Amino acid sequence: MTGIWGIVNVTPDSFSDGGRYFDVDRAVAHGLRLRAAGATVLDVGGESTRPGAERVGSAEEQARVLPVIEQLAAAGAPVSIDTINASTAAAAVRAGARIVNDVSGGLGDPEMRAAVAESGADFAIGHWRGFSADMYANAEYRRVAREVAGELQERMGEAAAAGIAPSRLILDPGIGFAKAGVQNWDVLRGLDEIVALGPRVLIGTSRKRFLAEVLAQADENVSEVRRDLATAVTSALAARAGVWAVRVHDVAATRDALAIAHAWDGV
Ligand code: PMM
Repeated sequence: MTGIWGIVNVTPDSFSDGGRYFDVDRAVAHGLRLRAAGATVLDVGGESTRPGAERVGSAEEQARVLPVIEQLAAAGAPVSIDTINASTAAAAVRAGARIVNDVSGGLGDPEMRAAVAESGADFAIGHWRGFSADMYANAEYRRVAREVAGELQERMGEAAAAGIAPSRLILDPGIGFAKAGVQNWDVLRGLDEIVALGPRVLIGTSRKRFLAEVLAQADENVSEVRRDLATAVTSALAARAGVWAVRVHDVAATRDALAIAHAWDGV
């Protein structure tokens, strides 16, 4: 069965107004709802990685995520920490996270690989070519899926050299990261090249712009509901392409879509 990572963003724009404790309570309640809806992992993040997003300091990031991780882990939920910062990754694992989800694949912080190796956590490594502010300047490819697979293989080698066993790795081709529009479809069409690398594969299409670009052809205003439906479809197709897990906001919709895909396949 394909796993479902439920997204728990603890950022001011995702949980607006109210003080920090209010934010923590809401984030924990949201995570527990996602778990009840079928999430197999709760992916907690305190810094937006969206294109053009401002960086926040790691102290602020940790103040946002650590209390949420502690409570979700204490409730028995498998938790991952979505961060580019080694110090946040290490603190999150001490607070109960079992997976470090680094969209930069270890490139964003020179201390990350050593921190993960020492923590004993699993390591989800994304395909990445630079920080949010300038990521589209790096979106030059000849064969997208092949180049993404090649660069993920380099990240695997670096992780191995740091003492992280391949069995602890999860690969993510980084949909929307240094990839514009159709390049994301090229990656999805070539998912088998990523799956063939060996480790578990994670994919995150949820609500991303490349989906809205398709749906917007007749109508510029693409609602969250429509993006969630599109996400459920891409998640089901990704499941059939052999991914291990999908990372989504709307867990219930994707759970249903995966159930149908699995029924189709008789699993
Ligand atoms: N995308 C975002 C954040 N974290 N982590 C992984 N592993 N894969 C992704 O595609 C990914 C990620 C950006 O999306 P969000 O702002 O909606 O969380």
